[in-house]
Amino acid sequence: MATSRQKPARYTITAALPYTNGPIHIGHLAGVYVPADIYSRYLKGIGADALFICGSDEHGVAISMKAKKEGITPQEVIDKYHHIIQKSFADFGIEFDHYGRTSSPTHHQTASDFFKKLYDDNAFVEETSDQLYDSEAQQFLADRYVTGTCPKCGHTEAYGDQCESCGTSLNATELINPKSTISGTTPTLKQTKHWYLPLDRYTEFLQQWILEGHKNDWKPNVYGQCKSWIDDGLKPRAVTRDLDWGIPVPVEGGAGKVLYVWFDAPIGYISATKEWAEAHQKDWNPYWKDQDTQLVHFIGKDNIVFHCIIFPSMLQAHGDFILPENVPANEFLNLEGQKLSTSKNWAVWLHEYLIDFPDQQDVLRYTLTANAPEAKDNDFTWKDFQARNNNELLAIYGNFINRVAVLTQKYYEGIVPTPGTFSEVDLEVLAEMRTYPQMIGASIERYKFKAASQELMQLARLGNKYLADEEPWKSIKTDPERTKTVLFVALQIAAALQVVSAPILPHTAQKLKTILKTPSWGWNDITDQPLLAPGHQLGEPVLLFRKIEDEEIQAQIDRLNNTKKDNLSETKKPVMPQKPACNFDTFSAIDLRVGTIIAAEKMPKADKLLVLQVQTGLDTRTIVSGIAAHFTPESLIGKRVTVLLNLEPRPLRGVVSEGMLLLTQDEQGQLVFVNPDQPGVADGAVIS
Ligand code: B3M
Ligand code: ZN
Repeated sequence: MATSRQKPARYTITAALPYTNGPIHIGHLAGVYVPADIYSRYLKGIGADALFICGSDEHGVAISMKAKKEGITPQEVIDKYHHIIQKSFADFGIEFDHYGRTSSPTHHQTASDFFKKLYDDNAFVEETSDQLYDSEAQQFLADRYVTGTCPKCGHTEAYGDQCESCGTSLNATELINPKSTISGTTPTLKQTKHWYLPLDRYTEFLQQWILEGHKNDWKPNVYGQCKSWIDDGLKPRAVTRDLDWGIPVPVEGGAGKVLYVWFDAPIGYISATKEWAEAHQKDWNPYWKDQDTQLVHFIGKDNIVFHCIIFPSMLQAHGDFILPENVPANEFLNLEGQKLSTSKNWAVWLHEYLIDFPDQQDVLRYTLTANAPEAKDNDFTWKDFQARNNNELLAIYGNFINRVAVLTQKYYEGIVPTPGTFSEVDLEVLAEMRTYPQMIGASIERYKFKAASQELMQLARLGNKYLADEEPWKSIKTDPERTKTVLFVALQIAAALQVVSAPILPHTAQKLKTILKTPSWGWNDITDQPLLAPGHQLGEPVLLFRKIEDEEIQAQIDRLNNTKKDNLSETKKPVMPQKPACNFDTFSAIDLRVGTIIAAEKMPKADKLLVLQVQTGLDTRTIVSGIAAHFTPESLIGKRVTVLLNLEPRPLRGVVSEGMLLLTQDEQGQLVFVNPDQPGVADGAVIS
């Protein structure tokens, strides 16, 4: 395994294969594709051998369900969305080296061979057992064909293979109150045979590889999820299904069965690498087999279990392949305060964005990076998008480049002037400028894309401040030699911006190349020597950014508001009727206070419970609350809450809970605190 200490010989970078059951939205971009693309472009920019792989995930129940809904065949569904997705990625500038499809013959062969090898090596356990069956639809129910309550976190719409709320991977029979999503009926049980990957056999390997080996370099959210699954005990997972859409099970007894989509999809990364190699007369093997290759999977947080536990166990069972060096999964991006939802059309769709904002790819890239859900869920708002453009890209970056280009044209007919003697300020600014490539590179290498985007803007700020302080438009009248030096220095900053913008703002970097008429520099070109030599003729002026007007933003907000109205009229939940009257004495017996959570931790071996320490103004007391599926312990520290103080203490899993926190649900069913979160409200304040 390549360690981060030694430079790898090459990188294999993968981005999660999107299901071809719908187009791409900003959540996908922020979580996976923009960071992966930045990483890949940066590595190429420093001259590394980096291969960036992706493709369409075309099997599984998600596709069959979409086909049924649209009244077309699964093949038609995948053809339709594969092309929409591939085109929108290309138009947006996500530059994969290869974008494959899991319906391709190469992939079918590769996945089939993989399964066969594990089968031949006795890596599977074959078992006939009772599985959920829809007798009305005459079909076994797996994955998205069945929903029910998650046995771990209580989420009521967990799928047969995974709960998307807590991320746990499930066997369909573990669901509480299962319901068929085909007919809505309660499933019966019917016997069928499947092949299972006995994950329990890999516990020790996973403990060593992840829990010991990657404690310090994997993101805490990724490491934490892995640890909790491994600690909870891993169970065998079925890797075949009784379905008709997928890769046929290639062994005896497999007739009528297909590979589980999450068995074949990650192998898609390998198949796509093979296809790339074939198209470019390269050898694919080193990218998946050499120990000095660094494999990095970019994924969303709901895919962690598959990329960190199941796929690595498959790779380990197979024996020929390297393991991922890192899996920098992001949290989720919300939209205007609400969870993104394909079915509720609560999204900003990439192909629509590209129509509404043509040639504005980098504005979205920048907004999504500056506001990336790296450590916690984050919110995309159109107002923030407008502000990022108007106040940062346009007012800082664009303004700086524009001033440098216009002044150089005006004073020197676009020719880089010969500097005179550098002042102390000039030398300081040049020295500071030279620290940026290294700083931005280090952030990107540590998957801190948000920080990298801010450092990039900081370099533009440096240029702007320098011009504002040195005022070359004044010195041109009093000391024209000074103006030459100042513009020479400013031009070097513009050139440095071109280099370091390439990963995050590739379209802008390209335009900057036209403005400065420069070659495609890489990171290593920034040295002590100036990038732009005196006498170099600049190119054509090009507009880098334009102002985004209030009306454009309002149109987007209106569209979302209409979506919201449509959804509400379709799905308006009945409001709870009023309870029977209670007299005043009964109410006054209740002691409600304002408090502050000062400590929070998970209750061991209880997935729903958090043990909280709450400062109530009277004391600090322990309250056990069943909110673990909705809040991480860290997010609660410092939170102001309403406490029911005089609820009789009661033991929960051996911990005495001395009160209760008041919560309600938002429109999405997410728990939220009833919280008088206002300055000046003291702990202990009575709620009456
Ligand atoms: N298609 C899930 C998703 O789009 C799945 C990723 C596969 S990566 C191998 O979220
Ligand atoms: Zn769950």
